[in-house]
Order: sequence, then structure tokens, then C-alpha cells
Amino acid sequence: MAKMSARSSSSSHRTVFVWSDEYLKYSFPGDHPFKSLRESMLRKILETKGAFHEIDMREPEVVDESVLETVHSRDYIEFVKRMSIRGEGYLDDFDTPAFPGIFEAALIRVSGTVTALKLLKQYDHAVNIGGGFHHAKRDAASGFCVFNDVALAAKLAEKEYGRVAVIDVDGHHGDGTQFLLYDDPNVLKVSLHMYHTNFFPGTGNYDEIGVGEGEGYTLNVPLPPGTGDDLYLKAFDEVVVPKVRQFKPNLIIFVVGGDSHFDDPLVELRLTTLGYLEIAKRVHSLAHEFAGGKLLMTGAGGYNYDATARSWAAVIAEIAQLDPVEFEDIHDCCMMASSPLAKEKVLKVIEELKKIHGL
Ligand code: OKP
Ligand code: ZN
Repeated sequence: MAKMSARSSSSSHRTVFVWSDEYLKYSFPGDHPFKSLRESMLRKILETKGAFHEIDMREPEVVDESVLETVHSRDYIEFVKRMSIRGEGYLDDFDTPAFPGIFEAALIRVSGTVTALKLLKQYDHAVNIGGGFHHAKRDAASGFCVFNDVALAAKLAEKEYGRVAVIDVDGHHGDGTQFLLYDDPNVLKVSLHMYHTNFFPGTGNYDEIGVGEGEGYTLNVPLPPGTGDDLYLKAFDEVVVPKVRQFKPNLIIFVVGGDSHFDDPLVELRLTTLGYLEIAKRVHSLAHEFAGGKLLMTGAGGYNYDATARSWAAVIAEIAQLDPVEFEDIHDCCMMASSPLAKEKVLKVIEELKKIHGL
């Protein structure tokens, strides 16, 4: 018999969508770019397409705040609580403003990722679109992120699943996740992001590969401004896929920021919704190939709200194997090419990464 494809009818794609209306409270006021309108717009697309006939919806089970101590210090948790009551000022250097109730708002979103992880006992795939706070550090908020649900879920998951791969396609480096788990060989940390002089957060070059036991378990793909679907996918196929295959994860955490989209106001990458779909196909296949399908998707950044919602919808439709015809009208017209200069640079990054990681 011919070898069956990774997404043949033999694999199942039962998907759960973790959601609370309380998620909408995690939205920064005024002209701050991070708005929960993205999540509302995604829900609306999914409802319009009848996706919730196929996908179950579940509320997050709010975790005890002691669970946060897996990745955060007690002092930092107390600091967030104080700032939440105060309801003004900043948690960091002017990126992450406090608002009244920010502690509870952050806690429920992080809880959603923990709930999604638990639900993977009953489902093949779980989505917490309210998660993906990849910049938060042990003792500090950063880049709109209060508590790092990605690192938390990875740490909780490794006890049960052994090897866990995090694949982060947000347009910014997943620095919090990387450094919280930098010496951990049980979590493969993969991040593809824009990397450029003075660009936030400043880390994520290809030579950051982990420390101690964790050496070789961090893979950064730094991409220049102007990188389009073509070269992004080439880097994904030639570096990310082989690295993940070598690692053989038993669970994949897929961190999907919508800010790698060409229309994002903060990041100068050039993915289209079609590029996001292609990435999702690869991650989905890898999950079925190694992890018995176990795939946890989170959201993350995304500052063109419409483009982010459509990119997320494309990814979810792939993971849950919803009718692609139904989703045709959410897509950008066509894929976008890299600028000539970006192409040249990405080809060099790919060669460098192949050498460093022995791929
Ligand atoms: C969060 B996520 C200089 C400007 C930094 C912060 C960007 C946070 C992005 N202080 N802006 O990864 O989309
Ligand atoms: Zn981002």
C-alpha cells in the first residue's frame, strides 16, 4: 500500500476553540496598537462560515495564580496585581500600560492556553486565540505581554509529553519564551521574525542557539524587512521543517502572530493569508507526523486587525480541516514576493542556519 499522507483520512482533526468574552478586556486604551478587536473579528468570521458546527467551544478554566510561578517570580506577580488596582502607569518601559483589571484580564487569557493544553487529552487540536504572550519574562512585562502562557504551557507540557516544539511565527522574536527555556533540551524553541537594526526586541539572531543542556534547542530565523511568502516558505522548508523532524516533538505549540502579514503597521514582513495557510499546512502535517496530531495554536501580535483575523481564520480552517471553498473569500488575492535585497539576505541566513544546526 502506498504511504499515506500526513493528513489522510486516517488522522482526525477534532478541534476545540477556547474562548471567553472576558478576553475582550485585554485591550490597551487610546492609540495603543494592541486591541482585542482582532479576536472579535476572528470570531465573527468563524461564525459566518459555520465553523462552530465543526469546532467545539470551551471556556477557560482560570488557573490558580500559583501556577504562574512556574515561569514568573512571586514579586512580579504581586507587582502586576498592585498595578492592576492602581490602573495606570506602565508595567515596562512604555510598551505595556496598566489598566484597571489587567491582572485578571491577563490571567484568564493565560489560563486559556493551559486549558487548551488540558483539552488536548480529548481533542487533536486546541486553539487559544487569546494567548501568545511571548515577550513576558520571569520578572518583567514586555511588548504588550504580561504573563508568558507559551513558556508556561511548554513547561507544563514537557512533564507529560517529553519533547515539545514551539513554532513562533509572530513578526517579533519570541524572546521571553526563548530565555525562560534557554537551557531546556526538552523544548525546541523556533522563532521566525523580522530582524533589523533597532527593531524590537533586538534579539533573535541566528547565532542564539541555547545554552548548557539547551544548546542546539533554539532555532532563530532572522528575516530582513521585505521578506515575502516565497523566501519565508523556503526558509521554513529548508530549515524549520528539518529541525523539527530531527527533534521529533510529541506536541507542537504554534504561536501565530498576525503581524508578519504585509499590511501590518509594526512589522515589515510580507506574508499574505495564503502564506499563513501554507505555513499552517506544514505545521499541521508535522503534528500528525510526529505528535499524533497534538497541536496547540495560540494567537499573538497583529496590528492590522482585519488582516490578523483573516490570517488566523486561514490557519484554523487548515488545522480543523474546514471546507476550503467556504474560506476562499477571506484570502488576499495572491502571494507576495520578497524584495531583491531581502531575497539575497534570506538566502544567506538559510545557508548560515544549515551550517550552525547541521541541516
Ligand atoms: C508584541 B508582539 C519600542 C517599540 C516597541 C513593542 C512591540 C511589541 C510587539 N519601545 N514596540 O510580538 O507582536
Ligand atoms: Zn509581534
